[in-house]
Amino acid sequence: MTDFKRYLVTAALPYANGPVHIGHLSGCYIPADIYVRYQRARKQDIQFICGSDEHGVPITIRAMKEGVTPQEIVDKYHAFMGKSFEEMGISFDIYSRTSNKIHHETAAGFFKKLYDEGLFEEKETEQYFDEKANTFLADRYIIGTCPVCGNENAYGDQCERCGSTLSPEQLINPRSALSDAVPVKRKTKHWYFPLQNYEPWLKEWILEGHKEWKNNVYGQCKSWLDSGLQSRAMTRDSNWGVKVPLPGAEGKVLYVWFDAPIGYISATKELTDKWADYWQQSDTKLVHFIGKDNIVFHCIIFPAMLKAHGNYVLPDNVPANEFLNLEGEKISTSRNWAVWVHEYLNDFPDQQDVLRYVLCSNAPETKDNDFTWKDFQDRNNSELVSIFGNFVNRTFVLMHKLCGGKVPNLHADVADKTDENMIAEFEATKTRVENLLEQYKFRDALFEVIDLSRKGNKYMQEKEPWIVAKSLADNPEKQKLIDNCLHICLQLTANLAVLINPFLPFTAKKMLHMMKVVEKMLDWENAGKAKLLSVGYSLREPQLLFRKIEDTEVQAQISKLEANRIKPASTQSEAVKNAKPDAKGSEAKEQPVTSNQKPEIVYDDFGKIDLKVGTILSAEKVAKADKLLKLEVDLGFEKRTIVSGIALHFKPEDIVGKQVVVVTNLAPRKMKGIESNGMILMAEDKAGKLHFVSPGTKIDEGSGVS
Ligand code: B3M
Ligand code: ZN
Repeated sequence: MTDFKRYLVTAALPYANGPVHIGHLSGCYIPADIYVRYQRARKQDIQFICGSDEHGVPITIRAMKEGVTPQEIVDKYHAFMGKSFEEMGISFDIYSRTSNKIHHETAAGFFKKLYDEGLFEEKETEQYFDEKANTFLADRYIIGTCPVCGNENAYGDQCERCGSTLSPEQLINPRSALSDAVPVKRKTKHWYFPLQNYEPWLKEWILEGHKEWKNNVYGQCKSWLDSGLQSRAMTRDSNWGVKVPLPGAEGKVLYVWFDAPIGYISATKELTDKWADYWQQSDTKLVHFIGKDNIVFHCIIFPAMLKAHGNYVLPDNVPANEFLNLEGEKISTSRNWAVWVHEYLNDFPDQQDVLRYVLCSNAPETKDNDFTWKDFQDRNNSELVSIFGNFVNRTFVLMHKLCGGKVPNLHADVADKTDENMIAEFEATKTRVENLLEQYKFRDALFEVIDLSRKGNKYMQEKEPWIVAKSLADNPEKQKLIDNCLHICLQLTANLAVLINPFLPFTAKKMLHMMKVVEKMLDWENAGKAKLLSVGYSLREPQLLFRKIEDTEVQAQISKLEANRIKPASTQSEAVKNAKPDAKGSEAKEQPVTSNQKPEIVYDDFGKIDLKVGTILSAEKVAKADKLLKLEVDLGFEKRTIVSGIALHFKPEDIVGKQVVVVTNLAPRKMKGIESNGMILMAEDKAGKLHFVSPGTKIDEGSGVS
C-alpha cells in the first residue's frame, strides 16, 4: 500500500438546475463529509472539493422551461445549493462553479493538449436538427413512437414504457420536444475520444489493481469493460458550455461530461497555489464520492482522460452509493417527490444532525434504500434521543447531583472488572470505527459509536449510582463507587464527542460546550483515551442534545409530500413547458412531466373541508356497478356508509381494517340507490394505481387532518 502524504476528496458536482434534496445528501455529500471530517481530525493534509456543474442539457432545458437564460439559471441555483450544503454542515474547502473563467481555461487547455497530441478522432455524422428552434437535438429532445411497444412518447435514448434502450434513428415519426417540429438530418463534425485505446490499461488498473473497490462499483466497471469500450463524442453543438478551442469550431462546446470532472481540477486551482501537489504528486490519495449513475464517468472516462493527458494522479477509490428512495418510490425532482433540504431546515430548524444521522444510518451503501418519515422518527426517538442523548444527559445530571458538578476522582482501590471493561471499550471502539471509515463503511462505523453509548447506558444501569447514593449516610465510603461510575461515564462522554464528530458535528460542538473544553479535544488521537477530562474540573449544566419528534410532525411531512406531488404529463410538448427541474441525475435522465396543480386558494377555502381519519369496517361490491364499493367506515363519533369508485383497484376483503382519510362534510349523494356520506381520499401514482391516503401509524378514529 502506498504511503499517502495528502488527500484530495471530491464530491460530484451537482447540476445547478434545482435545489438540493436528501438523495443528493445521502448519495455522496454526507459520506464525503464524514470521511473528510475524520481525516481532518487525524490531522491529515486534505482538500475537499466541490462546486456546481453549470453546463450541459440539464441547464439549457431548465432555462428553456423557466424562460430565462442559462446564466440566470446557474446563478440562481448555484447560490441556493451552496447555502443548503453549508447549512447542513457539508464542509467543502471550496464550492466552486464551472462557469468560472479559470474552469473554462483549464478545461479548454486540457482538451487542446489532447487535440495537439492527436488523441481525438474527428468524425462527421448526421444528427437530428430542429429547424424551428435552430438547434441540434440531444437524445432527450427527440420524441417519437417506440418501435418495440408503440408508445408514442418514447425518447431518443429510451422508451420509459417498455424500458428499451433506443437511438434517435429507431423512433418512428420523430419530433422535436422543443418545438414539435419534425427534425431533419444535418451533418455535423465532432471530436471523439477513442476509449477503446485505453481498454487494456483500464482492465489492468481496475480489474487487477482495484479489487478492493466496492462491489457495486467494481461490478459496473467490469461489465463496461467486458462489453468493450467505444469512441465517444467529447463535443456538442450548443452555445452553452466551454467553447471548443479550435479554429472553425463555432457553435461547438465541450461535452458536459468532458468538462465537469475537470471542474475538480479548476476548483483546486482556485482554492490553492499548491493545487499541483494535490493533483500531480503520486503520494496524493484521490477519492471521488459519487452516486451510482456517475460511476462510468469517474472510473472509466475521466481516468482515461487523465491518463491520456499524463501527469495526473488517478483515483485511489470511488466509493459510489446506490440510490435512496423516498417512501417506497424513486425520488423525482420532476414529480416533486423529494425532501428538499431547504424545506427540511425550515421545518426542523437546528436539526441538521438528525437528518445527517438518518441519512448515514440508512445510506444506500450496497443497495438502493428507502427513506421514510416513520423511520426518520424512529431512529431519532429510539436511537439519538433514547440511547446517545439519554446517556449523555444522565451522566451530566447525575454528575451535578452526586458529584458537585465536577469531574470526580477515579479511586483505584474500589475499581472493578466492569469499570475496566468499560474503559477498554473506548480504545476498542475507536479501532473499529477507524477501520470501518477507512473502508468507507459509514453506516457500520456510526453504528459502533451509537453502540458505545448503548454500552454506557448498560454500565450505568449496572452501577446504579442513584441507588448507591441512598446508602451514603450509612457508609460515606460508597461515594467512591459513585465517583468511579461518573468519572468513567464522563470520560466516555468525551470519547463519544470525538467519535461522533465526523458524523454529527453540530452535536459534538454542543458536547464541547457542556464539557467546557476547546475544539482541540476533538482531535482523533484523543479517541480511546481514558483521561480526557481532568479530575476536579467543573462542567456546565446539561443541554438536551436531541428532542423527540412527534407523530404530528411526521404526519405533516407525509401529507406535504402527497399534497405537492406532481402527476405525469399526458402530452409531451405541454410536458416540457411545465416540468419542474430534474436536479438529480445524469444528463440523459431529464424526464419532462406536467404539473396538475390547481389555481391558488386561500386558507379559508381549505378550512371549509372537514377531514377525519376513519377505519374501514366492511366493504362489499355494489351490484351492477363494477367500479363501486360500498364501505362502512368508523369515524369514532359515528359510522358512515360511503360509496367509493375504487372497486377496480382493491378487493373488498383486502381493505377491511385500513385507515383512511375521509371528507366528512361533503353533501350526501346517491349512487346506484345507495346514499354515500363522505368521500375517501386517494392518491394516484404514475401508473394510475390508487393508494389510500392514511396516517403513518394507526391512530384514533375521528382524528382531524389538516
Ligand atoms: N453533474 C451529474 C449529477 O449531478 C453530474 C456530476 C458531475 S461530477 C463531475 O449527477
Ligand atoms: Zn417501448
